[in-house]
Amino acid sequence: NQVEETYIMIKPDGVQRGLVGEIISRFEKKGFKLIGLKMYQCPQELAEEHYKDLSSKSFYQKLIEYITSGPVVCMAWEGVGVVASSRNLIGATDPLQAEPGTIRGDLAVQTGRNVVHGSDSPDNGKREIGLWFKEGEICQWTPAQAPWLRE
Ligand code: DAT
Ligand code: MG
Repeated sequence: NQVEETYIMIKPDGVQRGLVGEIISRFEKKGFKLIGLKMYQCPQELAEEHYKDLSSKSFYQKLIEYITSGPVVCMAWEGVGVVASSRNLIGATDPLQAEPGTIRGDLAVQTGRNVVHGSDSPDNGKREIGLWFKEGEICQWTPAQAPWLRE
């Protein structure tokens, strides 16, 4: 089990619906470490780069419009196994299929408004944090609770 970093983003619907605190809380309470946080109006080019693997999909244009439709909350989280664990906290892509207890399962109803993004691999975690954050925006620190979370 390795220390990893993941890029988590509250999408414009999550911001507009007042879910920012609720969503951040779930990662914070789980015990992961927040190392980057900002609100940001995403430019078109960054949205396209972030989702470039989906550029051939029929929904790509709508996806770019959605992600650029208002401010997002960008986060970098660090922890052992944080990438896969975050995907579990977030739930399935389609909120109607997402398990109750997950963010999408509890807080969303449609794939096109699924409130949050999470990196799908440690490599993509690094890639996406590099895309969305400048170097000085990532903060390394030791949480006081660290010895109470892991032996
Ligand atoms: P995830 O966000 O769960 O990693 P993904 O990487 O496959 O899912 O897709 C990225 C986003 O694209 C997803 O959060 C919402 C949108 N999307 C995916 N599949 C879609 C579909 N079939 N119709 C509309 N939007 C879709
Ligand atoms: Mg994805």
